[in-house]
Amino acid sequence: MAKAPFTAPTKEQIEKAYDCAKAQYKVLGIDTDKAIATLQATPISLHCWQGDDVKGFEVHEGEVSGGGIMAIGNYPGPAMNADMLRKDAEKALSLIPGTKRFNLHAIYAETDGKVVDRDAIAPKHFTKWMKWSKANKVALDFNPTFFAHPKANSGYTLSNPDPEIRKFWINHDKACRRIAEAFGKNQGCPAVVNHWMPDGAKDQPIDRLTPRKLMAQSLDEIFVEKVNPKYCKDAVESKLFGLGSEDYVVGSHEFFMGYAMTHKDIMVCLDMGHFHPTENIYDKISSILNFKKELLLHVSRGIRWDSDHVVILNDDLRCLFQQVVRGNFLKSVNIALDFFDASINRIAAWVIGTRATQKAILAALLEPSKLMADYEAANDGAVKLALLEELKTYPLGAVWNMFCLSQGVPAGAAWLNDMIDYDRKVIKKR
Ligand code: RNT
Ligand code: ZN
Repeated sequence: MAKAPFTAPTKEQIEKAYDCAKAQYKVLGIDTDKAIATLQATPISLHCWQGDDVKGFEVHEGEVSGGGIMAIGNYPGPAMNADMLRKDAEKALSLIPGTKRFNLHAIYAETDGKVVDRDAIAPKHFTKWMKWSKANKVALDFNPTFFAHPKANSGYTLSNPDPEIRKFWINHDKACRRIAEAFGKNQGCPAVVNHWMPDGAKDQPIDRLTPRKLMAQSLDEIFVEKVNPKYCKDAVESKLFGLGSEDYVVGSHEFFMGYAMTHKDIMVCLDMGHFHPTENIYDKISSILNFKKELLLHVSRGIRWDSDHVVILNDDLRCLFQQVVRGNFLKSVNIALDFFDASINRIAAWVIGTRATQKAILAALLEPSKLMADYEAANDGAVKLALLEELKTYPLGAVWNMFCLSQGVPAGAAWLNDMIDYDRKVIKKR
């Protein structure tokens, strides 16, 4: 195919369009320069696992099964080792404006071809990642990996009835928090550790209580080990159902909400794809942040039974960040992405999802929320509704392009030229 035809708008075009947009928003009392500065300072954590379909680079002993999640598709060229993953991530990062973080899972440890079981991983297995983090100025986040391991094959990890298996996973999680602490020291800000485990059952377990008691007990045992909060923050992630856990998930929303509410330093992680298929998470923000200082978001997109489609700028995403911005919660919310699509170019998936997330944040920052709230309070609901509708066709794209220009990344669709070039020269040649 000929060179991709996605010519970038010129600097002059972007500036001209921006000046018009700026004036239009100003009428509503909105400062577009300030919105851009706020967006620039809002970190988004990109998930490493989009780059290799959540496989990781662990050297295995024994049979493993997926464990509740699965990337579907066979687009060529997933990253096959950590160097490749880092190169791919660098490509994606170069096409995304703003402040980026990078989110690793325990299975992305580098052990020099040696088998190192999950309870024995240590900061030294992440030395290259920490170097990369510094060189690329992206802080790291972390996740224990409770799936794709022989000791997870029964479907139960931290809530396993066998105390030996529980112990193994507890030790794994403790090791992960020490690794996160090392990340935090390396980067001078906390690494967020998200604890998600697939524990659950396909069909009607008789006893739904004991696993939950065991889960709470295991978590207490993990968190009793103190890590420096300057370097590590913890979150627990609930789920309604998963592959092989359609009927019962130990870590349900109620369970982890209860756990986080009774443990001061533990955040709730809300994954957009982990609730009833028509349930949104936006209305949960102002409830949870009444009682907690911070929370973690997994920005994702559920479709029917799948919870992990690439994020796009849809109403779910817009409503979510409206709540974050209107509540003045940008600093209380840790934003991480969580989707995996193996059917399209994986680097593009990262870029599409991150840029969509940033556009949703920008759209929320460009809302005259105070003005609308005033009309609402004065019983002028029609004015509020009309403004919400009019804003949908305001020139968000012109402000977005200016943000891209100011950050030195391609505006509009021009990033596709780079992406397609990398696809042909690197990805398809693997
Ligand atoms: C799974 C959870 C979890 C994972 C990652 C890989 O349903 O969403 O966050 O996607 O830990
Ligand atoms: Zn998630």
